[in-house]
Amino acid sequence: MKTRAAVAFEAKKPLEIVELDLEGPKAGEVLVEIMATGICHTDAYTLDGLDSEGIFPSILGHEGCGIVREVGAGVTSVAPDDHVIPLYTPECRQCKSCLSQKTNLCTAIRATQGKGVMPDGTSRFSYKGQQIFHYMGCSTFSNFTVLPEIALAKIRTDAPCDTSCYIGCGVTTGVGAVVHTAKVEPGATVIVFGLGGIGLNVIQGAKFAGAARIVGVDINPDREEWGRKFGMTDFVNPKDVGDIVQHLVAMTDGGGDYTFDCTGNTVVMRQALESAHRGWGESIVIGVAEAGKEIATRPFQLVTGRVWKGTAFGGARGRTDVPKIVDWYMNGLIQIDPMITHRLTLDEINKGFDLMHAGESIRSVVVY
Ligand code: NAD
Ligand code: AHE
Ligand code: ZN
Repeated sequence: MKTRAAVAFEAKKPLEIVELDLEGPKAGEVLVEIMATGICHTDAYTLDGLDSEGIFPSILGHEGCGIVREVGAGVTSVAPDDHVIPLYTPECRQCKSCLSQKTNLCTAIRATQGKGVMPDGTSRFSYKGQQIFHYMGCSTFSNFTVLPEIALAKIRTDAPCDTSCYIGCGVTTGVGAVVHTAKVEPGATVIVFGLGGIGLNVIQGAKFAGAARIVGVDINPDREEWGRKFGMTDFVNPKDVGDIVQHLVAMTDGGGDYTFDCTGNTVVMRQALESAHRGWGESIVIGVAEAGKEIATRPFQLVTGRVWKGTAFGGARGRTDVPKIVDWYMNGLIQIDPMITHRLTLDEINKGFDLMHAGESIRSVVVY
């Protein structure tokens, strides 16, 4: 069949909207009509050539919501007309990682996913006979896409796709980092670095978890108003203070019980670790750093009890947890609608990247 898609032909070039050929689903695969997709900073990072796994030409996008249109042989957990959210972190429930119950990082198809192909080693997309690669196993910047069954969370049909798509990455990552990874407890002090599409979800997750103090840190002063909308109690612009770590430690009586990096900047990751409380503070790395970057701190920071950890997809097991997060949204426990600042057509998708780089959007969503 044919599908319209925004193709990343080369790094650092705008996406091109073209009509592609899409092969139907093979055994264990599902054809999904994507109804809407968010644009996450990770898409920009890959497009900008900063992803060590970046492959071109490819169809980016990993924050979608859609409807099943066809299933391949042997597919049992979803059927045509089901509403689904694609999962860049699948959940096979059979691999060592899934069975361990210690991680959400299912390993069933990670190797082929990172190479831009389906589990059988081939791509379903082509353009003028040339293979086009998948991205993060999702490729939601295509109106139709094919995914393995284990990479689909079936969700309730009354959840609107043009908002629920954000649960495909940003919402689950931010809220999940708080509830699954950090396990923030009521009364805790939380410090969030970077108040964009992920950081604001950490803030609302921290409020949901009952944190008493939620400090937001961002170099964009416009983000103060945004943070306060979702439960931030204090805001610090690093440009307005001297040493940001000393400032945060002083204002929180020793540092945060939990700190989160939502910037992808390795200097900020160190600041986040060092502004965690001596003896017990945990710092969670969410941001994705560009290829070649490394993190550093004095080992003394860890010797004196701080814990450095990271999280992917908020520690969520997609097929199990994503439908629950959709329920939280539909039941008003978490907000999504106010964070969707821009709705675009597929033809306008490059504007979504421009808005993100200019700090003018929280989330842009492409509605097909
Ligand atoms: P975004 O562009 O919407 O937000 C980033 C925010 O960080 C902006 O508000 C920006 O002003 C702020 N910022 C930049 N430099 C800063 C600094 N030095 N100090 C303080 N604030 C600073 O991006 P996003 O969509 O929220 O994504 C944030 C990061 O999370 C990216 O690196 C993205 O790749 C990553 N991410 C990781 C996961 C995961 O599973 N681990 C999932 C989604 C996104
Ligand atoms: N490909 C990069 C790593 C990118 C990365 O860390 N991705 C996150 C999700 S970001 C979503 O916006 C993730 O899930 N990581 C776990 C995994 O298995 O990819 C690189 O450095 O090579
Ligand atoms: Zn993302």
